[in-house]
Amino acid sequence: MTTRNESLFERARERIPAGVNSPVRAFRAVGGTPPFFERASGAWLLDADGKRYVDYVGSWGPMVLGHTHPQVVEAVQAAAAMALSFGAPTESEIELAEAICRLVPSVEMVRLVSSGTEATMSAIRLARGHTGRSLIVKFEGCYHGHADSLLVKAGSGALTFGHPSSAGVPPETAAHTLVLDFNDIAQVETLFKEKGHQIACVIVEPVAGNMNLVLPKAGFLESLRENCSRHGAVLIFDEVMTGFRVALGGAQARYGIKPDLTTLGKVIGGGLPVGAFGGKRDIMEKIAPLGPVYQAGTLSGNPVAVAAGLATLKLVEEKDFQSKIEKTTRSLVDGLIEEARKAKTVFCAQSIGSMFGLYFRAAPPTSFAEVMQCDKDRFNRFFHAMLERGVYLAPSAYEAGFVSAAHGPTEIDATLAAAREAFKA
Ligand code: KE4
Repeated sequence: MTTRNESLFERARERIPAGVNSPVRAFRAVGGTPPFFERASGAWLLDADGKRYVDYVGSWGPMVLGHTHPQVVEAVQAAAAMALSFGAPTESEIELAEAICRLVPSVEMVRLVSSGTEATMSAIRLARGHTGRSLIVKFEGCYHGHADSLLVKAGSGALTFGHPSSAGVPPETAAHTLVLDFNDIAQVETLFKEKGHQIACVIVEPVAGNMNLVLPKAGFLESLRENCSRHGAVLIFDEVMTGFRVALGGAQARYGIKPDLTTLGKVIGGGLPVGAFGGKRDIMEKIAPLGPVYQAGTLSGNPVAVAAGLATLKLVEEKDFQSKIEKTTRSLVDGLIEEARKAKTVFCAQSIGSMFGLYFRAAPPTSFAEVMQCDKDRFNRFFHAMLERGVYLAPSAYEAGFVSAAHGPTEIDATLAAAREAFKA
């Protein structure tokens, strides 16, 4: 019998490439048919076949409060009733800019855009415009959205120029992107010794969440800061995912490193399209129309999206919000480790803030190479066993998971009960 999810997926594939508007949603990494969701509330999702799931994707990070939080829905409804879009300045954009600058003090000025990709693409262009240099540095396994210069993987040796990791990216573009190994301080030092004066910027996920969760090793972020300062390169922390999740002020607050520019997204839109890039005033003043670096957007600072972001940040900065969600995430991870131990399964997990990583490996990976050693097939079996039991994990062994403030003992107990069975799958 064909389920509604299956018939919807078939129909979707007729008119949308692979039936989805973003590749990971097609379930190609894990196989099977993705659920088509119809509504969500708190920590729970409801699919087209009427099945409920505890949600650990949270729209890939934005839903830190849980779904359809009444104060966010109300703010969106009120804003929408006033106007859907002006394409002109509004007071609410000032309020969101002021909130971001208050919560992330390294950000002295900020420009709102409509996605994380727009934020990182603009930050890269700004760093190049500010320094007059072309070379950019990123790290294998870190994802910064799909701008051409960031869809690049390591060349043969990690110190060589990058190669496109997508068709359609000209080799000449990729050649300006150098790709190093995340957490490899020696490579950073060597590269800057050789090419420091040519480097416009280093962009890094200060806590990597796009190759599964990989934490920075002691000294790694410090080495980026020191080398960028010494050679006049711009240090960009891509906190699209880690912002307001790893800590209220992002990974930069947790690790005490001050980047020159920060990119944000996800949580600052509360589920609606908002991204942002910001940082040192002298750099941000190079952005048009103040300066020579062009950047623009029809829906940048959209009043309805900004209303969702403002309502979300107001709740996220409430006292005990971070400590409570961190405790829930820790209880999930500890519970899963215990269930795997009882099932005698090679498994480990870790969390930071409200992000977590699950690995079918003996110890948490500290590099892209170690992530690649995780047992992907084992994860995929676990993923489907959990999905059958009403737990929606990220459909890839190479993604981080997210807990919301709406997750509580009921959700964690249901998840651990499902895991007890799923570890045997
Ligand atoms: P968007 O353009 O998707 O809003 O943001 C791109 C981006 C930039 N920087 C970081 C650190 C990110 O994690 C992302 C997007 N994250 C993925 C999750 N792995 C979005 C999910 C998807 O691509 O569908």
